[in-house]
Amino acid sequence: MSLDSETFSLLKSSVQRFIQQRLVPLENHVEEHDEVPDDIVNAMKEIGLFGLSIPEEYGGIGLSMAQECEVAYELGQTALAFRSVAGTNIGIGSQGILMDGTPEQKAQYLPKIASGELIISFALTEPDAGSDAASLKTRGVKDGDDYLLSGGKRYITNAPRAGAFTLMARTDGPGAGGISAFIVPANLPGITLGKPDKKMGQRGTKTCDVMLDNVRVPVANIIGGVPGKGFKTAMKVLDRGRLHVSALACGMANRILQETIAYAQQRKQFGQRIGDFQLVQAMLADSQAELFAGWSMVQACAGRYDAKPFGQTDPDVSMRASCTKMFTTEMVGRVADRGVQVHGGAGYINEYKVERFYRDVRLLRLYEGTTQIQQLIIGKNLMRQA
Ligand code: COS
Repeated sequence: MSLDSETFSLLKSSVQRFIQQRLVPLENHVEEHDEVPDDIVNAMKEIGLFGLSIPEEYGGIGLSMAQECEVAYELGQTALAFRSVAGTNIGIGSQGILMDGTPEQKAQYLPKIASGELIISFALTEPDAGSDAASLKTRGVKDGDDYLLSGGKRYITNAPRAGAFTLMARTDGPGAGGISAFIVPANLPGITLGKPDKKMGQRGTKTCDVMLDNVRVPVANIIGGVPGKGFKTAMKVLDRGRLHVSALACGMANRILQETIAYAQQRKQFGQRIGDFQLVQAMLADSQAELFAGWSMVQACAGRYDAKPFGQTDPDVSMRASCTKMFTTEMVGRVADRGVQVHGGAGYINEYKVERFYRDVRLLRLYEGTTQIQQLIIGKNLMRQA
């Protein structure tokens, strides 16, 4: 699946224009009000951002992974809260249905997800199951043609906006093999949402807990119709999500570097621009080189991702997605840190963008698998291959 190169370059230019003309000027507003305005969400729907990764037959744009990464890089040029509005529809919310769903599930849900009419969240994490996702406790008990779901999900991105969840629950014994993935409409009786989480950064993104108390979900809502496959679906979704996050990290690194260069050009000390001092140039150079390395990894890995059959797992690609996620998200942390350093005292003041981007990028090393989980995946694969 991919968009022809001419149409793709038109799409990319219109996304770039939208970001520069509409989103960048609103960054302060989003930071102050902790909310992405409705007219922006609607404009994002019109451009097709919610359906980037969904095939044209379901009303999406049908980008390849490499193309999706290029758009994610562009979305990294502005406050990450904007991307987050469409992020779960593009990635972790929708991809399980696309990869493993039945034809009926795809036909029923994907067009609404692609248009943004339905916001879909990914509900895997629980209070006691984060990195150890296979230990999740939310239970699904069979009752006739339904399952009764009970449990709690934590830090669920877009839950306050969601019309449905791709939700992992235990329908059988312990471990990964006992987990099923369900499509759960958010308006079912027994679902309640916690208070919106107050976070370190990324103001304007919405996360909260989701509680389930005997929520009656038809058997037909198990993704793919077969129980016990949910953990693998979640892992496949995360492989893809990790590449998307990597591209986003590179985009944000570029934005921070540009902010930093602009500051180094206009700030004068000791009678000259600080950017003319070699110690400052060294920091800029390290950031540029690391960004180049990270973006090269994203492109190489996305190319391999596109080369394998869609929805199938290639452990080598999974491992490289983890390498890429680990490197790029750590890299943007270092770029942000140097950005603050070059800004000096101004870098600690909220008025300057680097202060908030520094906080915003901290999340990238945590969600969709911490750096340490990526290390485990890489290490395990290396030992298995040997
Ligand atoms: N694609 C497809 N299948 C995969 C897979 C992948 N990328 N990774 C693992 N699997 C399969 C394994 O092949 C195994 O199947 P079999 O039992 O048939 O052999 C099964 O899933 C269990 O795998 P494994 O034994 O490796 O699972 P572990 O419990 O050891 O944990 C980690 C695996 C740690 C990698 C997983 O729990 C993880 O990614 N944790 C982080 C979760 C995360 O990112 N959370 C963020 C929340 S979403 S924002």
